[in-house]
Amino acid sequence: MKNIQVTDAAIFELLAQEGARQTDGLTLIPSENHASTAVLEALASRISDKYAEGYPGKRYYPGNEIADQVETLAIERAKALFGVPFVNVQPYSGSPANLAIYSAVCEPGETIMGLNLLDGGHLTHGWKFSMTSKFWNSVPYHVLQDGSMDFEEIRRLALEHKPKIIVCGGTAIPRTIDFAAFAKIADEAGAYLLADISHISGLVAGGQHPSPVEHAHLVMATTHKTLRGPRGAMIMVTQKGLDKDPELGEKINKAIIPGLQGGPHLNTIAAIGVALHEAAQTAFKDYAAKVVANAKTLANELKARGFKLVTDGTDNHLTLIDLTPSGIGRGMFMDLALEKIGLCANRNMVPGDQSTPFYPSGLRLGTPAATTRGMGEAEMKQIAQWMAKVADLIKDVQLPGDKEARLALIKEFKHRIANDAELTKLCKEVKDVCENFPLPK
Ligand code: DSN
Repeated sequence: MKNIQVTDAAIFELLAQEGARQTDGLTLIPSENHASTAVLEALASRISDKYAEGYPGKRYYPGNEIADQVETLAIERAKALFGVPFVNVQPYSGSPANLAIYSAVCEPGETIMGLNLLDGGHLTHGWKFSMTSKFWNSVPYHVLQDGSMDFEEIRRLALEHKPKIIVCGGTAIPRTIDFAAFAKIADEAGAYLLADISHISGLVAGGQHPSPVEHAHLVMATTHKTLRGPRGAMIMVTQKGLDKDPELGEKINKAIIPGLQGGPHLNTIAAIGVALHEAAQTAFKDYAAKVVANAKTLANELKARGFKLVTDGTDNHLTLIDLTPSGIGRGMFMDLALEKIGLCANRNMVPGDQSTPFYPSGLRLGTPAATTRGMGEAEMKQIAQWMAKVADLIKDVQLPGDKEARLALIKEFKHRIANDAELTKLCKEVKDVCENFPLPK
């Protein structure tokens, strides 16, 4: 960053601080990771300056001979890694990718079915405040109280509402997704099945989660979570998708441009290519296995310290703690107190949550970033220990129902944790451990 340092001291300073924040603390947000320096180099390369509306061999701008090769390489690598016949690597991120998919296969007003946001789905799976529920008729499905998919409800809703597309996958699902069960229902209802594997794409690529490719017509993956690439997304059409509609790939391409996007971000596409190359190596398979092993260790260690987990554990990279045994709406307090010691895990709703999304009763955490830094069993135990100490320190805090009282308490809580000697001590411990596990070079 030697150039920014000279030309823009303010941004340089902030970027340096963010680097230090990531280095000195620990990212436990399950959707975050640390990309390799090779990925970051591709992002910061000169191809970032180039316009390339269109697709390889058919662009609206000159000067794209090299861009064509970069995009083609990324596409071919994705096809080989996931075993699909068609890929579009241009979506700016997961949300526009899902919008593109719906607009490719659904007329406005037709029905989409996805997991309710508060049950672990995503905004773009038809949440009531998302455009996906304004352009299309959204029929959400839910999980059971124990956190498992309610396949009876999914089948009943699918046969009743005949959705054009059913989305499986989400943002807070700690267990293996039964793609075959979703496919059976989608096929019976005559719907497209979209597997949104944004969270688990690296686990699928690394052989740690079953692939949806045999079951779904469409697969959407963001590239920056367990796949450890740049922020971006890919839309894949499977052979099953092409059998249902041979023009599905073409429809996806048109939905991206001219439908929703303009020029692709070629630097991101180059970085996706780099990440896909990395994900095809044996070392990445080892990484994916360690992500899951670490998540299981962490889950067991948390349970051993009295934490209640949604579904009682995990099969993948994430764990969802249900904090309701000590009071509803306490996710924010845990999230804020953990941040004070350098552990970033995010507040999250839990099944049947009696609180609201801003003050949810759960905490979501995952191991992709810690595993990238080389952490293992000993560190997972240590993290669980730190979390138990923090939970104990703030066990007296309860979220008031009254809005004024709530705001006053939050203010007081933030002041309290800013000056707490025990949290300061824990923060030093976290920093000392993190020093031994540098970010990727
Ligand atoms: N925001 C992402 C997550 O944290 O899961 C989903 O888009």
